[in-house]
Amino acid sequence: MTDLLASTPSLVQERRLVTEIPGPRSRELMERRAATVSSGVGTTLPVFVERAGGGVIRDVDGNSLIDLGAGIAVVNVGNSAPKVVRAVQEQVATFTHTCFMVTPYEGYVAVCEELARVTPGDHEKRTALFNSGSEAVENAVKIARHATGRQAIVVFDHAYHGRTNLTMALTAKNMPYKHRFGPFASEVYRVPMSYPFRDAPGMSGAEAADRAIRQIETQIGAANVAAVLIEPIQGEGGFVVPATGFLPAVAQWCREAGAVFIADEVQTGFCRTGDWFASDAEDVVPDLMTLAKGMAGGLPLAAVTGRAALMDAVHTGGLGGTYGGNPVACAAALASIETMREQDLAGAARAIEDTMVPRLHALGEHTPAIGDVRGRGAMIAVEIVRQGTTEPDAALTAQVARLCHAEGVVVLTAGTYGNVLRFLPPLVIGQDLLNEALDVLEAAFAAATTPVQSAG
Ligand code: PLZ
Repeated sequence: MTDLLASTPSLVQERRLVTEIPGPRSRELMERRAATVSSGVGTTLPVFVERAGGGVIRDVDGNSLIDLGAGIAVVNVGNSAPKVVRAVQEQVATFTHTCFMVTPYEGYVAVCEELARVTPGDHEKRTALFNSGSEAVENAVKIARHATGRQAIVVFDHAYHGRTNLTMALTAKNMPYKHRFGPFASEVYRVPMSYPFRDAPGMSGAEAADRAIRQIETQIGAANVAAVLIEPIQGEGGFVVPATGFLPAVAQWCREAGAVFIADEVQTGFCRTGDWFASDAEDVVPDLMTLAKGMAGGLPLAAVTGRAALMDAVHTGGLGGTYGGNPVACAAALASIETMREQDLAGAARAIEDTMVPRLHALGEHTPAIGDVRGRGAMIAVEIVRQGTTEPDAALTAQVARLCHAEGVVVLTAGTYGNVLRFLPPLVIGQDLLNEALDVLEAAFAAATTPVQSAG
């Protein structure tokens, strides 16, 4: 932590509001934004950033906000982490781009070596680098289809895999991701996810897997399935953690069916869930993994890592892109991964869970609108419902988020029904800040709901 603060000496780790949110300078910039940026690009919180690091974001009006978003699970090592800054500065002064497909450089290879080390399984692996999570998912599908000679791709209810044409088809939710953007790619099939809060009470992971597998076998046919693509914990879909046993059973079915099991760990990866990857929790070894976000400390970099036999099945020249594995992004990734190792950020994520989950359960006990508290590591959420039901309450969710924003805490929403508040702090956030953010959240729930008298 001291090391981290060294690079940002003036960025005090505190929540401090000196204007209303958004302040006058942010409002001015929002006006400029509206006059020039497409309104198709949304804004969660209309404050413009001046600087960020550790667990805070300082805005252009001098407000300091607690960051429970990490740029959507990207700055796991914190903004401008010292090692990342140094590595990027060094690389950017050396060369910025040659295109790896034209004249290669060591950083790309070193990232692929690191990914082979940190991802599950000790089989022979290969990696290809790309720019975004969507692009990684697109390429994982290309590889799986090419290697198997099959076409069908199985995805799940509530899944999120991106916004490009193929990944829109893979993503479940219409608004805002797909609405009027079709036609979508074919040979994509959706099956039920294990969603313990909404499944029949007591449904086991194995039963939920059977439900999905029956549908695959009857509606697609095992022999037609190129790949089953799944987020081990769903991100945009609402931090849905499948019941224990679900992922291993689906992976096992893939092995028997000759289908490729692809884990989309774009959001769950790189210590976020308290392990290197969410697949680790149940010792699931994916055939292919899609990686991005947390990998490079905020620089755009993505990867497909997987079994050598699959990754090398593609003809030379079949995978690539101008910027994929950009040298500056690779330098940032190597520094980020080193930081995760040195600072045991997986342990930090588990400590975040240990702080957040008991407090959220306690809050849930006297807040009937909190239907479920779930997640793992530093990927924690509450699902908000109408009292005594499982009926989603998106309006209350939005209201609680707004109240948190007004008090200087960055929280995000998620879920097919827009009724999940999710927390994704940088893994380097201090415990004091985290507890203060939870105080603000509690006050926001108290202001937005009428707590019932406790029975005792
Ligand atoms: N797969 C599991 O979470 C990105 C999207 C935010 P890109 N999630 C945040 C938004 O509204 O666009 C994501 C993900 C999973 C793939 C992706 C796509 O990654 O880097 O945004 O393309």
